[in-house]
Amino acid sequence: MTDQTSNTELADWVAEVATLTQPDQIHWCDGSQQEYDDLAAQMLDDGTFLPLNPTTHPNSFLHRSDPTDVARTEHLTFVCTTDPEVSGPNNQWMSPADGHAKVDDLFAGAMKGRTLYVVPYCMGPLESPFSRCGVEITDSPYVAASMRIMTRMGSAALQRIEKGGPFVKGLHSTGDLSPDRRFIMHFPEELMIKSIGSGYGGNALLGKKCHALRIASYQAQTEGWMAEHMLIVGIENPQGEIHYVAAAFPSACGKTNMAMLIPPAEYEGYKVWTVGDDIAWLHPGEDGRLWAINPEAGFFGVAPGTGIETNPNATNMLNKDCIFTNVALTADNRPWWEGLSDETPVTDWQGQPFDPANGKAAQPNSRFTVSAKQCASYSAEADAPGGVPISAIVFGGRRPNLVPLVFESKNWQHGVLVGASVASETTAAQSGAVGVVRRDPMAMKPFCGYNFGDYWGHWLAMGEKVPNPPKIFHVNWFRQDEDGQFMWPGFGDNMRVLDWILERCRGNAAAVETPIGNLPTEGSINTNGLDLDPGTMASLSEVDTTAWRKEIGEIETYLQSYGDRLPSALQAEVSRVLTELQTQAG
Ligand code: OXD
Ligand code: MN
Repeated sequence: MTDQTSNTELADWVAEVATLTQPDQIHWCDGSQQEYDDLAAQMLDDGTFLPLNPTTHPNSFLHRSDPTDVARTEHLTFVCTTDPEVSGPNNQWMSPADGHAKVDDLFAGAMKGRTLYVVPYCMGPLESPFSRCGVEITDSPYVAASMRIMTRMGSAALQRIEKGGPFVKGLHSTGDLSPDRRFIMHFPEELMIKSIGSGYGGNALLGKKCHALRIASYQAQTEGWMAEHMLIVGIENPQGEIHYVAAAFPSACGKTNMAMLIPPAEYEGYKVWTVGDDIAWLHPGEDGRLWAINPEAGFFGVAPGTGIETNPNATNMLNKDCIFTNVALTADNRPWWEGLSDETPVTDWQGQPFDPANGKAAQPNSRFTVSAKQCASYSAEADAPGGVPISAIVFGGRRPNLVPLVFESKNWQHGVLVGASVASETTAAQSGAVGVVRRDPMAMKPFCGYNFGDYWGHWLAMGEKVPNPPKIFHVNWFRQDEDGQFMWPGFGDNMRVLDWILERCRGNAAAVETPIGNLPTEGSINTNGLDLDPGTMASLSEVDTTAWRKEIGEIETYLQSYGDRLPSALQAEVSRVLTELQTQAG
C-alpha cells in the first residue's frame, strides 16, 4: 500500500482501517473523469444509480437513499473532546475513548464484500494557504463520486497532503443503515471524524459539515480564523465595482437562492457573482479587512422550491452532469420536485407510482449535487487563493413574526449578539419536527465543533483583530401577515435589501436608530416596480418594543445557559439592549 503514497501517516492509517473493516479491495481515488465514469457505471449496474433521460439530462443520475436516511441526524452526532466543557451544551458529548469504542465496534468487518475507497480532498483552492486537506475513507461509491463534485478531490489533493502538514482523517461506512447503529462522531483534538450507518450527504460527505464546519471551527478558534455556515456572494454595480457579502442562514432557508439571485429589472446593469452557497472560511487580511474562501467546489442543494422563477441560475445548471437524490420522476424520466414545474410526476422519490394522496412526490429534503462551475453566475474569484474581501455579514432565519425585514447592528460587538440571537423555524434538512422556532446562533447550532460560549468569545476577539471588519446585518425574508401570507416577495427582490445593506456600508442609505439596531427609513429601500401594500413596508420595518423585550429576555436566558463561558462583553451587550428597550417603553 505504501506505493500509493509517500505519506506514511496516511499509509499506516489506511492499513489500520483495512485491518479493522476488512474490505475486499482498496481503491485510491485519483479524481479523474474515467474514475467517475467507472464509479457511475458500477452504480448503474448495481442499482445505486438510476439513469435519467439522456437527452434532457446527459450524464446525470438518480440515487434513492434508504427511506430512514434522508437528512442529517443531529441526535446521533457527537463532538468527543477530552473535557466535556470544550464540546459544550450545544453539542452532544462522549469521551474520545467511548466515542472510538462505540463506533470501532461497528466498523469491525463493516466493509466485508465491499471496496474501500481512499478519497483525498482539498477544502478550498489547491493553491490557497487558507485551504485544508483531508482524506475520507468510505465504502460508498456514491460518496466517492459525490466528493469528486463537492471538493477538489484526487491526486492533486494527495500531492498537497504529501507536502506535509496535518490533514483531517474521516472514516465512513454506510454500515447496515440502521438508525440504531448510526453515529457521526467528531474528535476535533485528533482532527478525526468517524461516521457510520448513513449515506446521507451531511452525514457521509465528510468534507462538508463534519470537516469544513465542525472540525474547522475548532481548528479556526486555535489558529485565528473562522469557519462559518455562510454563502458568499458578490454584487457588481453598473460601475463595475464588486462588493462581497457573506450570509449565514439555517439549513434550507435560501442560502443557495441568495448566492445566485438574479436582480429585478430595476437593477439593470447589476451582476451577481456566486462564490459559495453554504460554507465560508474567513481570514483577517493584511489590508485590515476580513477575506473569505469557499472551501467547497460544488453545491449540495435542496431541490424542492428550486424553479425557473425562484432560482433560474440553479435550475439551468441542473441539465447535465448531476447527481439527484430522492427526487421524483416524470413520465419521460426527467427529475422532478415540487416547485420545478406544473407537471405531475409519475414516480415518487421511493420509486412508487405517484399518488398525490400520499403527499409530496419528491422527498422534502431531496437534493442535487453539481459542480459549482456549472452555475452561470459562478465567480472566477472562487478559485482565488486569497479569497474575496467581505463588506457585510448578514444573519437571518425563518421568523414568521416580530423580526423586521432588515436591520443593521451598531458595531461588531452588537453584531455578535445579533448573530448569537439567530432563531429559525426548523426545516426538512434535519430529522425531527418541521416549523418549530429554535435558537440557531450564527446558523451554527448543528455545526459548531466546540462550546458556543467560547465560539462567541472567538467572534468578539476576531472583531479586535480585524481593524476594518464587515458591518453586520440581520434579515428576515419570511415575515407573514395574519393570513399566513409572506409579506416580502423574496428571491430576486432580496437584491433591494442587499442594495440598502451595501449603501449602508458605503455610508449612504438612511437609517433610524432603535435599541435592536438601525432600520431603514421609509423610502430608503428601493421598492419601485414592486406591488406592495402601502402598510407592508412600514410593518416590515417596525420594532414592537414590548414583544422585543420578551424576545431579548429569552435571548438573555438562552445565552446565560452557557454559564461562565458566556463572554462578559456579550452579557453587557444584551443588558444594554434590554435597558434601552425598557427606557423606550417608559
Ligand atoms: C446543508 C445543511 O446540507 O445545512 O447544507 O443541512
Ligand atoms: Mn448548510
